[in-house]
Amino acid sequence: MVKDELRRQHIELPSWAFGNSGTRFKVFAQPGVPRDPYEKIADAAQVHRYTGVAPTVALHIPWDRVDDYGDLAGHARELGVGIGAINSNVFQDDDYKLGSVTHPDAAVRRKALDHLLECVDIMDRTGSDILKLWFSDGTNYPGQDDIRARQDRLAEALESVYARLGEGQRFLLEYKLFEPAFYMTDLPDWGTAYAHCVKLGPKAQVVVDTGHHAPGTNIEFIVAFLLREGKLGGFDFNSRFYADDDLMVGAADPFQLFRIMFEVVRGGGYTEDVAFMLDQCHNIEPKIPGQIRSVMNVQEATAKALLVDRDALGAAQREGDVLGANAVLMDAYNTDVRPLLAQLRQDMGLAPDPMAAYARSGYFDKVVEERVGGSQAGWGA
Ligand code: LRH
Ligand code: MN
Repeated sequence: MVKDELRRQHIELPSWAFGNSGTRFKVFAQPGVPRDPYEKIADAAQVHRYTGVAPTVALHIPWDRVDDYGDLAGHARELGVGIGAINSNVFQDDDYKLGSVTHPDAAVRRKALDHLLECVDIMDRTGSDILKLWFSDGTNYPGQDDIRARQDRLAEALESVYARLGEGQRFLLEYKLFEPAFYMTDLPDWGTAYAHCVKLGPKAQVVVDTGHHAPGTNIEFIVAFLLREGKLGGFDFNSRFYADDDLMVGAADPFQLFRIMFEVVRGGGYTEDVAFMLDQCHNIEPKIPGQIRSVMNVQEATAKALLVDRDALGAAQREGDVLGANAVLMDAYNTDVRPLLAQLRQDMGLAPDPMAAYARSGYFDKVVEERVGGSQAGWGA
């Protein structure tokens, strides 16, 4: 039953989406923004409260560094959510100008590796099973550094992290075409990430950030391929019109999100083994409603993907009925699934319209009043 499938959906929220964010031009502060990881988790719990399918929050270190991670996990539990993936950060320290784990200087590589290993220690304390690794490493000019040597350094660091992983833990390797490096990125595409993960073993998988590809890339092909290889570990969902815009998932291209979700369903990836994480920045729009809308966009794309008549599609494909096959997919995509999802929420004891329910709650006015003093959370750059 499609509704039963949708009821068990698990979308993980990024703690950093609740803090201030922006571009190099400007970071616009917003009223009521959290000041620490405890308040970020409280805001994330609001999204789960009204959608019912966002039960975990990913942390980013050091942005979410606390003295007692066990206490933070307890705080999350009290609010009905859990702590999900731990994200490393080797992209904001002055020492990492020429790279982190790929840096020419062994001492800098050691420093970066120590941070990655610290993130695994934090996983032990939060009970997280996913370490998400993104490296901003790259160069800006041809000749700046040796492409081959940097791959050797990257592989060496990944081996050390892999060896440190405990029972039930895995790391997801994130690739990105460019930015902040503008000539060569050491992990630029899915193929490079996949090759490193295959060499390492089953605890190393690839995460597909939907904003990290060259324009025109067929992302659902990458998803189908990685699923076939058992190497799709998860998604960083967002959307973009141009580059890594980190806009709300499904906002820029809902049809692409549907095509991706269809390959997930078709490839047997609609399971707990594939982490559905959001990775977004609400630079100008209110953050909690932005996350609620994003979760709803993923639910809608998933519902449409689950509604595809697979038998009819298979028959048309076998018969070479090009238009027939395309029509089967378009029929599902053009289905208005909002009534189905509203009904599902009511079945789950929730309000049919999460956005309206949150707006009625008065939570925003409450936190704007309470969160006086201290400094608002952000990317700390
Ligand atoms: C890099 C990235 C990565 C995170 C950061 C917040 O662009 O997608 O996943 O660490 O955004
Ligand atoms: Mn990402």
